[in-house]
Amino acid sequence: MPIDATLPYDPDNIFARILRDEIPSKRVYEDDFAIAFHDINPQAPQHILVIPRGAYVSWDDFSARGSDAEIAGFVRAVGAVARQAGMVEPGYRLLANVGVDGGQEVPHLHVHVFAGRRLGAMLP
Ligand code: D5M
Repeated sequence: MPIDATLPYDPDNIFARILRDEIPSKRVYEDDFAIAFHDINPQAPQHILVIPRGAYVSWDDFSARGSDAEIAGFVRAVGAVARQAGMVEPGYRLLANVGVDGGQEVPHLHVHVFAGRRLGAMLP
């Protein structure tokens, strides 16, 4: 079920629990601002999720309330994840779903990183 991106942050959402290591994930990256792990339901040969350590519901929430340091740190982390995974030369795709019409399911900001095959057109 897609979530309403204007709701308050739920500290028990599944990605918050992954951040606290309360449930397992296949982590591939971590730094002061973000962690990254494999998506449980991959839509491409490589499908990684990058999430900020801070409590932000969505891209909207983060872009409005995140500090400049958190935003810069998160953007750098997304780039580092793709470089570390060897995605830059073949290429990759970033996606962030926001709210009900965006199809967002988990109420903690996450950027999808897809790679590993020639990706199709992404028109709605
Ligand atoms: O995408 C939410 C994404 O989160 C979706 O691709 C599945 C993934 N997911 C859900 N639970 C887990 C766990 N436990 N580990 C890894 N990946 C998970 P959205 O943009 O919100 O639609």
